[in-house]
Amino acid sequence: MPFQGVYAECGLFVCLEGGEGAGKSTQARLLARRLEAEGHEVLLTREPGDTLVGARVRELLLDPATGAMADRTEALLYAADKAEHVERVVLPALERGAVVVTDRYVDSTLAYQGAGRTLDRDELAWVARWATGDLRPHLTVLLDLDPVRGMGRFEGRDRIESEGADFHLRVRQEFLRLAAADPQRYLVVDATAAPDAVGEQVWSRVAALLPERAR
Ligand code: T5A
Repeated sequence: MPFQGVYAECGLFVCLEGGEGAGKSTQARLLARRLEAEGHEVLLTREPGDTLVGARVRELLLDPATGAMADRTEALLYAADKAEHVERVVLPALERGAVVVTDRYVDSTLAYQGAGRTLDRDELAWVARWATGDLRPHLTVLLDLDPVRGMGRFEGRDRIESEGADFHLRVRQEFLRLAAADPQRYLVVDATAAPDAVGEQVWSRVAALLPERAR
């Protein structure tokens, strides 16, 4: 059964996506701060791990000590985190009319478990859409960066970051493909720019959506 995509009727749902070290957390914080300064209620959240269940799932998924797991197990664990996240965190905030800013969402699964692990794209999309009730962001900001450069921005590698260069290149290409397929719902930003310059681009797109959507 194909999903149609559900967009929250109140609140504003913004998602930051991109490869490792692209600056998602930095931009999510900058955006939240600016929204709050403008008087909006903001919920800053992330995947995986922003619920009690999700925190335990995150540890399983990212701890190098977990070692190898079947690709489908990995995809289902990420889907479980999403189900919990949407039902307990994202939807209640949107229903209050808040701006929800999430660091990663469904596109991460399509990029990492789909293009990265090479699981079937349609099957995986079905699982992720089912887990989230097909709730879609009003806007996804893709911070695009060469993975070699992104990895150079931090030290230490978790279970996913330890994958090879080809894996991370496929992830980048898939993010770009998803964005190109729906330009009205995406903003692609060159993440080599300085954080404040990236933040300005993000803000101008988000600000345009605010009057009609969030309180
Ligand atoms: N995953 C996740 C899946 O496989 N499937 C899924 O469905 C989901 C949801 C999560 C992992 O799980 C995978 C993807 C990931 O591998 P995580 O620990 O939550 O991992 O971390 P990431 O989301 O990968 O975040 P990172 O910590 O790698 O990076 P960010 O958030 O993109 O970058 P940020 O902001 O922390 O910045 C990193 C460093 O770069 C600097 C910052 O100061 C910081 O030092 N920086 C910049 N430097 C120069 N120029 C800029 N513009 C900069 N912006 C930030």
